[in-house]
Amino acid sequence: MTTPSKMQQLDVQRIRADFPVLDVEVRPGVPLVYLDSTATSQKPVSVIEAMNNYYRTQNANIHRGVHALAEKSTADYEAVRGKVAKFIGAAKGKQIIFTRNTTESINLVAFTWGRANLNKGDVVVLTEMEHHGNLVPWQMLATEKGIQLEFIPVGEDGLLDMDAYAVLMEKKPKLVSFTQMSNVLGTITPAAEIIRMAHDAGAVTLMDAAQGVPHLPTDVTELDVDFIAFSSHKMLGPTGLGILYGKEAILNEMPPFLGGGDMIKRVELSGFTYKEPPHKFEAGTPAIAEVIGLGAAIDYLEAIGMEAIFAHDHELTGYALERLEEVPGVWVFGPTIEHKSANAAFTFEGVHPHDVAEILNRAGVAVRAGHHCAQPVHQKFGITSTTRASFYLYNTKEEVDQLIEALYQVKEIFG
Ligand code: C6P
Repeated sequence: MTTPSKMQQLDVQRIRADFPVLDVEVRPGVPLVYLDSTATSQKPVSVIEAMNNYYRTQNANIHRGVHALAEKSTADYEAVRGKVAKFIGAAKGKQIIFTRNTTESINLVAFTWGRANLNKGDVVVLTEMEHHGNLVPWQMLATEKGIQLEFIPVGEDGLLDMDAYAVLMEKKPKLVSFTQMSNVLGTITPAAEIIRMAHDAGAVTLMDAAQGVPHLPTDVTELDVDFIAFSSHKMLGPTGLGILYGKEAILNEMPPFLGGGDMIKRVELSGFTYKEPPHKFEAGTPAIAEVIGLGAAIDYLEAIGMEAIFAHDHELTGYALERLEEVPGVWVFGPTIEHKSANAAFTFEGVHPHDVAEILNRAGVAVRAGHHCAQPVHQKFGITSTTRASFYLYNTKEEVDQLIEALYQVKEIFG
């Protein structure tokens, strides 16, 4: 990773002007301090306008009509595939499959590649810090097929135990599926090393990039990863749209996921044949306006640069960690700043995380409280929930200061 101090500073005030929701007052006189981008990011005007413009001027179904609007919509939709590919360093647009979200992308792999390639007794390696989206699909498959799930342990330091991982590789797993960045601990996992070791052991790799792609420069070709899954809504794009990247040879071999219109070549009453990837995985009318919106989101991120965005998020997270340490009773989970970015999940001694979030809300500070769809990692640390503040390119140190001020109010109220 590039050292943050070497990075060019973002013009955050200029960026903030592009995000209308940041001007909202949650109550009269109480401006919004949005520290919940790990749940979903805010959208710049260019994304909102791209979708608005699509509906106002060109709305049509794709891959079907021959009329002008249908052709333009088809071309624009397909062009975004290429844009996504370039953004993540993939060789070809056809390696990009549009789904509903990260969760559906991982389910797609589990129930196509997984069903076709995993058999009773086969080992699948996950980590103890996975989001339920990269855990439950494999648990479902374990029930169905009798595969064996193994987990790379998370240490007290919030890092993966790579020695234990090396030992797990002796079991010759068929798949290693891991998060690029934890949504609770903020841990940036050593993705390149995990993938290299998995390949040495003969395993296929899947990276849950739901938090990684929005915050870290990500190059699938350099990583040599087999699949990655991520969500448009966490990277300034609209909800309802996920992305699955896969290596071409693997996608070609995989059976289709959902059946229906647009994924078929030919249908007779006695059966069907299906198209090549990516279309074989995209049954039914897709999220066309959302794909157009994602294209605008990628343009926005690229104009700023992912290195600069990473540097900003990282610096802000480091500042937040320092300031949170000052607050008596606050305990932040996860590794030191060298290995983490974009979020800080914490407990407040004697106060339930939901109560903390509620008091913060009164001050206009939007954070998430709960298990963040990652119960096992909370269990690992002997807790059931945390309050989580998360940061993105439009957040400022002043907003972190407002969070800290509001935490002192929590202290005052709860004693
Ligand atoms: N985490 C959070 O508040 P979906 O919901 O499918 O777009 O993304 C699922 C997902 C998968 N992996 C990781 C690492 C994630 O962080 C998420 C989504 C949000 O932490 C919503 S639960």
